[in-house]
Amino acid sequence: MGLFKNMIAVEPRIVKFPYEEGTYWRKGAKQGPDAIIEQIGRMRGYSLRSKKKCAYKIEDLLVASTYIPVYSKIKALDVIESTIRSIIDLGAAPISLGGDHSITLPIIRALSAAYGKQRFGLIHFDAHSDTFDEVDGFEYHHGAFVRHVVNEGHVAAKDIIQLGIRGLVRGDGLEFSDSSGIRYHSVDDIAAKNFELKDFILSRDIPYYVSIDIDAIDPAYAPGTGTPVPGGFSSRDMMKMLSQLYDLNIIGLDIVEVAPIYDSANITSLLAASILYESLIGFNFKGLQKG
Ligand SMILES: [Mn+2]
Repeated sequence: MGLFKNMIAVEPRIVKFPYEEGTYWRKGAKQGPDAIIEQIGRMRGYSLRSKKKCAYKIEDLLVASTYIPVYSKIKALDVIESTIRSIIDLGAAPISLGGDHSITLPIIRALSAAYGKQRFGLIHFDAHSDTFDEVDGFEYHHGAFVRHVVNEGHVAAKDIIQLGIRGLVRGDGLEFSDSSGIRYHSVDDIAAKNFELKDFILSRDIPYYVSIDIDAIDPAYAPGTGTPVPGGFSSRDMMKMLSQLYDLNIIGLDIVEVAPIYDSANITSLLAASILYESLIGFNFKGLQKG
């Protein structure tokens, strides 16, 4: 339990990253954060699942947005990293609303700088493994953050758990996962265990960062996303899995790839907002003492 030595219970802070320059197919994730916050504004604060009231007012948790450069993708990642570092330095746990999935690499870089390398695990919900090699000579795109998290040494491959991986994929990504030892589980594997995660999350001795790509959920429930893949989790499966993370120590969370322009009746942003709200009530957020 030495890993928890300097960690204390902290409040979360929510930051919006309306950034979509990491995508190479359909744009639209830029409008995700505002759509999620708009939906959460209509929600009631008591969770039937947790049997608890939300301890916070959303507006009190929102931190001011920083301008993210669009003409330099490397600078954009640096701005995201320093924004997260400032939230950690405030003594809070960062909750980031994307934006595309390229934002997660700088978030994890900031956490790794604060906590030390390989001190926490990653629980990653996604249709895609996000371990893919460069596209057009650019390697920090939205389908590559896990590859960099491993290659830069921030999280040990054995401490990464991927849930929901499926469909037709580029072979190079899974070669990377297999050779590095990342554990990835298909929707079918998890359905066979009735969405009980105890066989998938092996170590409870480390804190976790949680990254939720909304495309982990089936396009029938979450059509508002850039790269939908049929055969995903239902929203009920997602809520069931989420609630099994409540007894872990969580150092941060992101919800990414909500693209409202493809949405129908706001069901995707409503689902993302529900995930966010239930997490605010249920998660055990941990952080570092201020200063
Ligand atoms: Mn992703």
